[in-house]
Amino acid sequence: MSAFTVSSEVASALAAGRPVVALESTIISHGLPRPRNHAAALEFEALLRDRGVTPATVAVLDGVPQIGLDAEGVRRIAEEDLAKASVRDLPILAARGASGATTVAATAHLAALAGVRVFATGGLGGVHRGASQTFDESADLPTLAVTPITVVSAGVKSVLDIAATLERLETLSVPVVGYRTTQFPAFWLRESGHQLDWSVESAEEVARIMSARDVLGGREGIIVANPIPLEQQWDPLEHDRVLATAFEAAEKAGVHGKAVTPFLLGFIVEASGGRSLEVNLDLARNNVRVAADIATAWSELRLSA
Ligand code: PSU
Ligand code: MN
Repeated sequence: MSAFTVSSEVASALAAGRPVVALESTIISHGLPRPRNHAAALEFEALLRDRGVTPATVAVLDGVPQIGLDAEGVRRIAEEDLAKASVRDLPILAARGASGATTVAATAHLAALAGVRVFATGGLGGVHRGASQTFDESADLPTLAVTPITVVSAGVKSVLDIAATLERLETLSVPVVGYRTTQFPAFWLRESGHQLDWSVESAEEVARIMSARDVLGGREGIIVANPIPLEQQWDPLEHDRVLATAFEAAEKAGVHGKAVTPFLLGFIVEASGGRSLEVNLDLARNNVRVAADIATAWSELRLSA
């Protein structure tokens, strides 16, 4: 039994030092509604291929973690009811021959294992509101402290505790750089009100940080926080209004613990008349494009060294 498989397309790109970008499957299986999710998965891959970058969508299928899916694999992550798989679920799915859609943590872990250095997603998991009581913090954060991959995201959703998430990333020694911004973005919005220590202006600069990190013996990931373009962001007043209604509705419905986030997200898509979903797709596409530029700059830097 092989522990995991790397598609031949991804393996040959990696062997030749050509650019590769990992994509997660939880955003497809659990983050976007059917059938839009299938179109989105294909579109993210096409955006990469158009830029000469090989996509490596990650999922566990029938017990085998796969880095790089074929068309049937992409169909399965969009259409089947897959378990949401973080890093701790991987050995269990593998031993049982079961399938799972990988979160940011599990995707980063598997992609890095295969030698992929750049990963595009929508939003990261983070520290939940009320975490001082519940301890609810995504495994995305501690995993990125020990996984050498550069993740391009639009920050974390404002349903989470953004300030606490940034504090935890500081404690975990995960570098966070704003991409052409000095503020951490808030997923649907360009700005969260939280300043970042560092900002980069180009994909080449990110590649140089990756290279320096390697030389300095780091094993941590790098978070590139990429805000959605202003003209595509959700109207901030509408955002604040819908979020307030969503928190009220969750309270009223007596939703607690793990059920809170899915409840809020479902409510927000409904209450925004689908606007939040459009913004979600736009920011993900935008992250895929920036990740393509970073992977290309990384490949050029490596080949010129
Ligand atoms: N944020 C989003 N959409 C998502 C997720 C996060 O805006 O689909 C997914 C990602 O896969 C992320 C995971 O890794 O949720 C985090 O879940 P948890 O908090 O259970 O670790
Ligand atoms: Mn959790």
